[in-house]
Amino acid sequence: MTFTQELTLAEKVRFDFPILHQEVNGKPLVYFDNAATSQKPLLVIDTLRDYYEHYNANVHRGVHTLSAKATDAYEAARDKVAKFVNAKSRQEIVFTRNATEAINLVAYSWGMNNLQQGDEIILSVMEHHSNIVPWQFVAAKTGAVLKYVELTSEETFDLEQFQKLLSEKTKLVSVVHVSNTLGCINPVEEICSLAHQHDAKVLIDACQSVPHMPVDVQQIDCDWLVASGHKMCATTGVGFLCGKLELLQEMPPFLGGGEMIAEVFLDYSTYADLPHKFEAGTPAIGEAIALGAAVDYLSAIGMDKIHAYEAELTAYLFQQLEKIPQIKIYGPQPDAKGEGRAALAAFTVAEVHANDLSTLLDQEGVAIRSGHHCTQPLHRYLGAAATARASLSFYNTREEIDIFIKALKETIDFFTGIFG
Ligand code: C6P
Repeated sequence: MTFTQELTLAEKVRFDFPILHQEVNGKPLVYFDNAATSQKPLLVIDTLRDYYEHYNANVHRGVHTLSAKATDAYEAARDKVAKFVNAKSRQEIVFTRNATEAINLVAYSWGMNNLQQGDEIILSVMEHHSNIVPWQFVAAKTGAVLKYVELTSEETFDLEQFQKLLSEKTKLVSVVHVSNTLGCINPVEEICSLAHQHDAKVLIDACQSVPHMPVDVQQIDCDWLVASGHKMCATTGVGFLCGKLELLQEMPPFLGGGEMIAEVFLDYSTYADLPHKFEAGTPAIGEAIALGAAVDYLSAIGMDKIHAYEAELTAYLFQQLEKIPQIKIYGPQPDAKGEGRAALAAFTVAEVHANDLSTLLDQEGVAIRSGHHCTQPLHRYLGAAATARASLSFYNTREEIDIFIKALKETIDFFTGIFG
């Protein structure tokens, strides 16, 4: 009798990621810093190279062949992103530099022009700085007031408190879909529905959800959704805003310059149609085209499959971490199947600084992030100056979790041996 063992998703895809096949500090690399940025498959690297080798030209400007080819590929990438998040129309997708710029676009274009003294903006304490600071700018300029949703005892989004914060004063709710620190998956459909009952608009920061699970903007019914390409297997330098068409139509341009205009006179200008109204200047052309390739790559695997495999990794990661008594993990517990949270764990170890953990793990070839992960208010709320964070992706394996856990145990033993 012959047995054929089915390959895991990671075993099938790992060779698509050249960077994973190297040693760091003499040890095989274990890359567990995917929430900071993902690695890139050959399809994305080759697409970028192909653009620069064969048809690098500016878009929407020239009539020559290379420019037409670059324009077609750039606009095809927009179609791919629109389909990936199930936007109603391709005009709803605006390419930005990253999620941060997409949030700033909404803050400056919509927030500065629609909010006034006493209006309320609801955020949560788990937001990334990029979903706090722009709204602080808006509040300072308009007199709007910032309100914060806190955490439940399981360290998840407190929906009950959110409902209490909502009132006729609420004009905007801007919250993260999946926390980059707690790993909790927020009930965004419910958040949108509740906010809309109060005529408030909703922005969803989908930086940590779009790369790991199916995301459908029509199902969520958010007004805007933002994400960064570099976290979803694409390059740095490109991200996107997906906004409801009617809203984007009403919003004035954010940045002025070439590309976003219809006609320019010495004393006034008229603006281009969507989405170009919001894409001033030469965009990140090759990067946007490569984002289209990343979307092709993820779609070919299937976001359901990616999510299911990452849930298996989550279950295993948590089983192993829970065996280390000195560790405190933040955010909700996964269920037995690893569902209910993202494949990341931010944790502290009594008496050992997160930076020291990260530095010693690096000596073993294991890359994790330490610090506040751009969620300083959340860290203050949790009473942790810094956390160590292991964040996984679909190309990571159980064997890598074993290497990480072994290195982590040894590091803890080392520190408790010296200082304990
Ligand atoms: N989080 C992390 O290590 P930009 O920098 O614009 O590509 O992404 C900002 C951002 C916004 N929201 C969330 C939920 C995020 O996680 C991030 C980026 C990285 O967790 C870098 S700080």
